[in-house]
Amino acid sequence: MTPTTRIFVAGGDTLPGAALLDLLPAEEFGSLVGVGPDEPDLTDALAVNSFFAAERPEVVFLVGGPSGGIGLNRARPADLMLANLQVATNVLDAAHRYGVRKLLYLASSCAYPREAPQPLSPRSLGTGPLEPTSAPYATAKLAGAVLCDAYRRQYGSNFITAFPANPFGPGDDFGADSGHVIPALIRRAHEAAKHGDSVLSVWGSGTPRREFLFSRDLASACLFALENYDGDAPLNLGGGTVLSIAEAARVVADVVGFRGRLAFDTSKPDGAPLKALDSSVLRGLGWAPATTFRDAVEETYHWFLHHVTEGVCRERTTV
Ligand code: GFB
Repeated sequence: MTPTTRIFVAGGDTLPGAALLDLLPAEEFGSLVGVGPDEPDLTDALAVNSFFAAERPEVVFLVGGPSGGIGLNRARPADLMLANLQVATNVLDAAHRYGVRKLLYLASSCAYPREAPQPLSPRSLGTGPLEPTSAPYATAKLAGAVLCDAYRRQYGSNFITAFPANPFGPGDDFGADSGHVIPALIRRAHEAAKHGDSVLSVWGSGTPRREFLFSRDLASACLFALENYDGDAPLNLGGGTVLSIAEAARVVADVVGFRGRLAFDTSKPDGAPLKALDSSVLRGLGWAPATTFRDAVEETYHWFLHHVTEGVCRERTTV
């Protein structure tokens, strides 16, 4: 890529998309098309096609499609699956028709089989049942990855697929029911501290383990992968921090200043027992995250304080 390369971030209104739209100009890649109101509705095939016909992007980061935490996945499985299937098929088809030179498709770690050997290697994709709480969404993301591979095989399209660790960061969905664990806990811990509560409720048993990745690091990994990886096999974007939910909740409580105790609400689902990625290929290419988990939580909390508590932040794209 050069500073004049026409780049489309399909999904600029998502967490990774917003981080990419911050990173790319900072890295001298300022020839962005389809930013903000210029981005077509990715679930509308006609709109996507006319956009590609008019703007002719050379490089595409396909990070779009609504997503959410375990709560949203249980509440809106059909909406999440349908929208993500539409986004993947519309953008991949248009990227092929209009001769996009390189495309990175961002899938999701929930597309790995629930019982796959850990850390999760792309070899285990499609080898077993998915975690039920997110299976419809995960199936859509897996279908997108398989479709990328199909275009590679049939047309030689340089479409690569990446599987990220659980991302969080500024601009995240802090919705108590729709958000992922870190932003949801930041909101709840903040309110508990503000009200002087002695107990902070954490969903589930607190024992599941997740690998977390700061959204700015995820954007950096996406750019690095696009510029340095052309392989057939999907690429894991991890190298983040693997923590139990109880450990993560304690860091959030400490950063927010909540001094009470954690209470684990086992009426809420735990989801997969462990999701940690084997990112040795990415590491071997020379990429590593720049932000510690605690620093990432601090920066995300400050963003929350300045954008949510002051009521200026609109809820993130949900279905
Ligand atoms: O972030 P989360 O929804 O993602 O939940 P998953 C992670 C863990 O945090 C689960 C616990 O064990 C939850 O029970 N948890 C504790 C909470 N408190 C909370 C809370 O207030 N909100 C939430 N959301 N969780 C998602 C998939 O699964 O991972 C998505 O459902 C996507 O489709 C995403 O793949 C990356 O890792 O469990």
